[in-house]
Amino acid sequence: MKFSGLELRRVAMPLVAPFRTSMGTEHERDVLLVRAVGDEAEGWGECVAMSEPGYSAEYVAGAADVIRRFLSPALAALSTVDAHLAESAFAKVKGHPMAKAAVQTAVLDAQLRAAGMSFGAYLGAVKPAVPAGVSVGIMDTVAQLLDAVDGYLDQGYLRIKLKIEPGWDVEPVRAVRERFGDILLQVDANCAYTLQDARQLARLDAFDLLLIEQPLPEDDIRGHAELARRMRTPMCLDESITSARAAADAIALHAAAIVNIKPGRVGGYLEARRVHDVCAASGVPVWAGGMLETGLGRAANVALAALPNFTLPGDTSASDRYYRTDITAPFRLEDGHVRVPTGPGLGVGPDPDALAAATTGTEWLAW
Ligand code: OSB
Ligand code: MG
Repeated sequence: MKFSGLELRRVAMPLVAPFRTSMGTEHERDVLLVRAVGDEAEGWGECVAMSEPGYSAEYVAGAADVIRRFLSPALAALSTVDAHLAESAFAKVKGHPMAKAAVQTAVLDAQLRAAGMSFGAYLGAVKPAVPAGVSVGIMDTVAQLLDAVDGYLDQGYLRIKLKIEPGWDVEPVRAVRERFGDILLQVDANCAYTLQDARQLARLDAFDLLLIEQPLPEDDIRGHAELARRMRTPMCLDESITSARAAADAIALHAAAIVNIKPGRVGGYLEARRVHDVCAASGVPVWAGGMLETGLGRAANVALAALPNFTLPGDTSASDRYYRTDITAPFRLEDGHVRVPTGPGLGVGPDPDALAAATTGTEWLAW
């Protein structure tokens, strides 16, 4: 398709409750949206970079800058653009997977809308709805945590993920396990530990967790392999899995028994599908991570989560877990599941009024 350019749009999305992790506390999501304007259709991509480089090196203003200076010009130089052509045009730019993913997704959405095909159909979805888990932040007290978990279980969430950090691990996990019994439970440390903490982390083995997610730094593959030998809880990687090759390496080195897939972290949905395929070929289950997306990013994640090797519930929660007013029609929890959109492209679009109300700035990048 021929495109006339990209619109960058910054959107401020207050969270329904602060989300605290070992990386800091999020009160409001500062979202960068990309709108690709083609002659047959237009499409949307959501950049999952956070305002600060706490999860990975990327941050919202940096992602906007990379798109403006390098990614948009790389596509403007092509005579025709689709998601695969965009991916190869971006290969000469090192890093910045979240910026690349946002643009590639906007192009793919336009391409699929023009073709009348949904993200789910394109990626290979095999189910109409996906099981939903919820990621629960660090709280001031265990009592507050138990209240929050109780509320989510009441709503029907099928799996609870607790954020942990040194000083907030065994005690909250024990309390949740004792209070709620045999629920699906897992933890996420966002790189907050070192191998020195192996003995403390092994105490989590007593609670039959589905997995422990990314306890050690992103580049510490050998450390995760060593830690996996020192505890029984299955090792899952998030931050470390930056590509399908990284997934293959982590699996070969026994650093990951389970993989969290986030398209933004690996440069887009094309690479995310390759991560899925590499893991499937190795018998390693995957699940869909989240980055507190709006309905636009959520739509694509839910479609991806319907692929066959996504055998664990994802962080694909309903819209109201994050936002009072989303910029799309809200994703709702139905019997613990979120429905995969079936319309062309993402299958959802921004509500013009909600989008306008949340927008803090726009910029047109003409090709
Ligand atoms: O590590 O999975 C993570 C949110 C922001 C950055 C990193 C992570 C998260 C979450 C929330 O855990 C997942 C979600 O519900 O979107
Ligand atoms: Mg994580």
